[in-house]
Amino acid sequence: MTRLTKHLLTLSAAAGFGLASIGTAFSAESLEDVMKRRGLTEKDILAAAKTYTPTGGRDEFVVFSSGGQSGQLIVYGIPSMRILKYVAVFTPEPWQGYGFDDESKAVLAQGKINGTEINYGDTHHPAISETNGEYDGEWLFINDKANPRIAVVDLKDFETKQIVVNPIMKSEHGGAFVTPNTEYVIEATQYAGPFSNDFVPLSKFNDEYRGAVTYWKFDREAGRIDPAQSFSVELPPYSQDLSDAGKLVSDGWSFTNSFCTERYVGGIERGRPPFEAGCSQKDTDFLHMINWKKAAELVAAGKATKINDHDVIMMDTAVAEGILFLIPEPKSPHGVDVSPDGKYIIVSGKLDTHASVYSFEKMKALIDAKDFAGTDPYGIPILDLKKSLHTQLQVGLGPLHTQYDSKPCVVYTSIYVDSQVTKWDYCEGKVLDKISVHYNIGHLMSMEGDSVSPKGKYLVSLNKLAIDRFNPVGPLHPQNHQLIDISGDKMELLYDMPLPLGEPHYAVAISADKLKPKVRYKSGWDSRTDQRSPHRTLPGRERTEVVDGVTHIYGTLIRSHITPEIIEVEEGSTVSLHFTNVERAEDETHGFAIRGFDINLSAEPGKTVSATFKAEKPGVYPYYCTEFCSALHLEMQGYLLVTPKGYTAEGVALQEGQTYTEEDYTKQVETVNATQAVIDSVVQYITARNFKDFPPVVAMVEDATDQLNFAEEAKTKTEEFAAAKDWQNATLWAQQWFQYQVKAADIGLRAKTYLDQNGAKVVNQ
Ligand code: K7E
Ligand code: CUA
Repeated sequence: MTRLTKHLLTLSAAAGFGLASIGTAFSAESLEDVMKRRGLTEKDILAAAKTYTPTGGRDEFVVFSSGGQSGQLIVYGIPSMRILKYVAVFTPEPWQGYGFDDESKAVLAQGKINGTEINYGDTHHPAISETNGEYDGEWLFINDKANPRIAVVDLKDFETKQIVVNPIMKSEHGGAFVTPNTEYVIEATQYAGPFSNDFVPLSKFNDEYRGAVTYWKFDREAGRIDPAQSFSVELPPYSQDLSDAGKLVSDGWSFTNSFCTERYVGGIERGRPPFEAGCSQKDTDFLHMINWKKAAELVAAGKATKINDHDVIMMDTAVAEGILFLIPEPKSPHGVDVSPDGKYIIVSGKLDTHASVYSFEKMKALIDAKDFAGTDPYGIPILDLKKSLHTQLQVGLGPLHTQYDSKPCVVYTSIYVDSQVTKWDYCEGKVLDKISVHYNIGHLMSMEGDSVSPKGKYLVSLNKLAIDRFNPVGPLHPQNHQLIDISGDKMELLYDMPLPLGEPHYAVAISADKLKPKVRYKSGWDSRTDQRSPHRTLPGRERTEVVDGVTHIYGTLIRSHITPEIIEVEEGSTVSLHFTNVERAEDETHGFAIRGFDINLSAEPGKTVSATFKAEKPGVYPYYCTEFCSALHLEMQGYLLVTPKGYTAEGVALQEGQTYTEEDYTKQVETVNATQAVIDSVVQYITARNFKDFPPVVAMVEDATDQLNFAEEAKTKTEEFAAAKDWQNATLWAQQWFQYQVKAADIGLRAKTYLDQNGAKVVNQ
């Protein structure tokens, strides 16, 4: 009996009779002892109880945080603050094979700028798709501030599907923000530039440098942005900043602020005061108010100008058609946040202590009455600040962003300089509470806080500095996301989470039950185009085809072998590998790594992935599966042999290190029979219970059945070779038969444990 079989037998015994004896080894220490030993207060214990999530437990909310200059997305749960995933967006990421397989390289290639590959992004603001102003959990958009781009992430598989490059901007910041039915994804310029890709001297800044807001049309059916249906509105070179879409009463409008209406162009090295001086001279900048619904109609009516093959509504058209207005906003504003009912817009000035609450109703009335305080140098009408305001309130030094609570009129504003969050009432205009955070908070985020119905409960403070909060790890510190309980009158700090992946600017949190990601792809799926891959392969149909001088290898991956295991090509060949993971089991991903070609693939169940490369140098290149997918994972291996030009094989037979006899064969068959007994008992155990009431167990049973079918095939081959007295092949196939049994038994025992732990009932004996 092999060691593995013994192990299986012990396991099955433990699963059957031994469960009661384990798990009772509770620590002899009492809660009080632990509190004393670790110096914890009662408040700490309460915070722990509010966040601790026992094994197998799930979170109530799922957060999508920007990964800043990592160009990725960070996914974590609330209240546990456990990181669930990094989603590769603008940056190659080998674990997901992103940027290492042909399919995802094609997505990254959409993001080239002037033909140059851009292999990172500065992600700032994620936005979840909305239906009637509610997060619907289907899509996610995120911007790249450095290389004006927007990416589309599918929340069915948490993969990036599309990258679009802004056709006119040279820098951006105020994206991604969606309109209430995800008609458009909003992106606004940051640093002004010429719309053309040509050189334009800074002396022409006022006349030829421009800002803009782009409205990217989202085609929900296709699940992609449609650049041909997208358009922009030209804006003055005011260094536009964040944006937000109106909702309900203000639906159809969008709001974008700005921080350098001084139109300063810098030049510290030329003896001029730096940007920071030139851009903060005036007491107010401008909030831009754009009627995007009307703008879309103007585009449809042919009133846009084509720039770089993209529809742009020029400022004079926007002014003449009454879709663009400015309202002063105090001083160096940053955040602009529309209230859940769409009636108010809250703006904070970084160099001011106030938050300003604008009334959409008042602004709209001024526009309707054509009651303007003047026009800017570009002829855009300006609304009077005082007449547009609902109220202003002192909230602290350096207010940045505001988030809405589920309780009416209650908001939270991040106070950068004071390192605080201020809770206040924007209807009455009064401060309700303050809490210190660590340190220098940027954005903050409440649960579904950008939707028409925020869920309250928790707030996350996205701090810019961690300083002394964690064990030191060198001069570059992790970021600190702090979880705050906002369910009561007083805010309570619950948890510090270090985030070691770039500076996350903003995050969005959605109720976990709105997310319905899949566990596997349809068989042979190209996950990046969301279609069946032309390169998919079924088990048994693995093959090599040479087309137009390219050697295509159509292979499969399944526990625990890669087919083919030997690939032989001549030096100088172009090779295109196509692997389909033919598993149906949950969480049975296989990887593919090979020496020396910068190739690393990830094939989740059902997925087909490809890698094309030139085999330049003769040599031996081992490849293997990178995911520990089964007990025989290390054996999931193979060789790419690149033969020298004109090489002919010396002999046909492959060498084997071991010869097997009839005795070896008989021993192997004994092992197989013993294992079958284990399998039979597990099968009996499961089928005697109501396992069909447990979908995960049904999936496991399906998977085990697959493995047993493979075992059956191997058995047939074993017996054929045994009948022919070919003990070499008979023994090896008997071993393969056993391998499939082991996989089936492994799954069976997992299913049995699941049934035991989830209160399955005996239904037939
Ligand atoms: Cu850093 Cu929204 Cu880009 Cu504020 S942003 S902090
Ligand atoms: Cu597949 Cu390891």
